[in-house]
Amino acid sequence: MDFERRVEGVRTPRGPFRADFWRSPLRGRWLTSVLGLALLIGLPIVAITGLLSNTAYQPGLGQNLIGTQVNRINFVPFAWLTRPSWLYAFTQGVHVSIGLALFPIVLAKLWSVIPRLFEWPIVRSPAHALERLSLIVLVGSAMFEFLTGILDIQFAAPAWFYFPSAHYYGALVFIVAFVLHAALKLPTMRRGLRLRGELKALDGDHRAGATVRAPGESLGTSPSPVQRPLESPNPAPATFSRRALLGTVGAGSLLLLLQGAGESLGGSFRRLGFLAPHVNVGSGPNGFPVNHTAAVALIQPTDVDDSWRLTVNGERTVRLSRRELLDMPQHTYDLPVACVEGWSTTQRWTGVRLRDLAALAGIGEAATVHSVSLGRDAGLFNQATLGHEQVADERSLLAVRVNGVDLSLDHGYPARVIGPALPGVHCTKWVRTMTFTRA
Ligand SMILES: Nc1nc2c(c(=O)[nH]1)N[C@H]1C(S)=C(S)[C@@H](COP(=O)(O)O)O[C@H]1N2
Ligand SMILES: [Mo]
Repeated sequence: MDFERRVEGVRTPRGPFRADFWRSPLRGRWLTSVLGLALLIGLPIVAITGLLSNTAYQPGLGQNLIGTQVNRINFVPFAWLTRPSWLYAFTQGVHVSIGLALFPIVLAKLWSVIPRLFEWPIVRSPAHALERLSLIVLVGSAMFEFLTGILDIQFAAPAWFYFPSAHYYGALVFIVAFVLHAALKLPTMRRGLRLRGELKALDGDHRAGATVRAPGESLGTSPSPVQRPLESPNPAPATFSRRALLGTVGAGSLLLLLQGAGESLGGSFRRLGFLAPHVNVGSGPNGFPVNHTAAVALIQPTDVDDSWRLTVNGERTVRLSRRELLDMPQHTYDLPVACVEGWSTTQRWTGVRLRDLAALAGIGEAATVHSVSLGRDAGLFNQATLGHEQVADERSLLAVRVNGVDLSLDHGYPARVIGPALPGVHCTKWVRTMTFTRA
């Protein structure tokens, strides 16, 4: 039974370092392979939509910038699109919903391989050390990505948490480790999936691991003869079948998927979003969710009274009252606010085209815009830059009204940015200054 002692002749300490400490009869190559397959399909979707979100975040959020100023490893394959207008709501809804849904599967997968964490001796050879190190990087970066993602959703990206960069760099480490691990383990997983009889109820057959074999496989041909087997050498009686285990993990995962889908579809589906931490403030036409209220942004009543002026900088500087904004040509579009946290809400916005404001400031051609808010909070969200494709789109507005009424204070009164397929965080509220620069 003492696998390690036989291999190395080293005395194995008591406790988890002994193979027979791990007694669940459910562990085995088939279970690990099935969970691994689910992750092999799901994690690339999460990784790709995450990289797309980083692309959509360009050209950066003022101080919240990932890219030119902060680092050089910034993978931005193309300028983010403005069509369809629900593009970011969709990609980010997929990212967050599937990401959350995979969390129970990741935990189950880690549980299924935990005896290997306690292999003895801890390190057998330089190659073995390298393999274990790569697993630490893989598991560590995966946990870091899940936890930073969940914290960001829970606390609506608080200022103490430099989320975009942390989550982005963590993702780069994770993607490299994941690709290596998947490539190395693919043959093992395929062999594991071919094992027969592992979905049995385990009624009295405690030695499932010892008896189940792939067709044509003999017990002696383990792919890596020094690796501890996943099957317990000394299994306890089963209290739970593998079917029930997979059913529980699957049901938890499905529940999280539905809650995420409800969040990102919005409307009456939002009721499915039982984990929704953001507040639904106001009622009537302004009754839809916000991430950060005017109170959180420390907006004072005197900031937004009749003395408010929008400063538009460009070739020349123009100062506009809210009345003067309302006297400019108004345009109305249905556009989603789509937050990085995966929730979104589509409303009917009315306001002035950004390109009309650019022209007013004397910049007729392609222009980028940097908007700054009246907000006095720590500043991660009170400014953002839009690219020239985004400014040029006719649906990109400085909105003054929503659903036929004035914006409420929590939705950004006197004026806020809104545009097609923009991440929510680029839609600066309580705008004070807009600076247009020739692109
Ligand atoms: N000034 C300012 N603008 C802001 C924010 C903020 O905190 N301050 N939050 C941003 C974020 S993260 C999102 S998702 C959207 C939310 O828009 P809503 O509050 O209208 O739902 O506003 C964005 N604009
Ligand atoms: Mo957001």
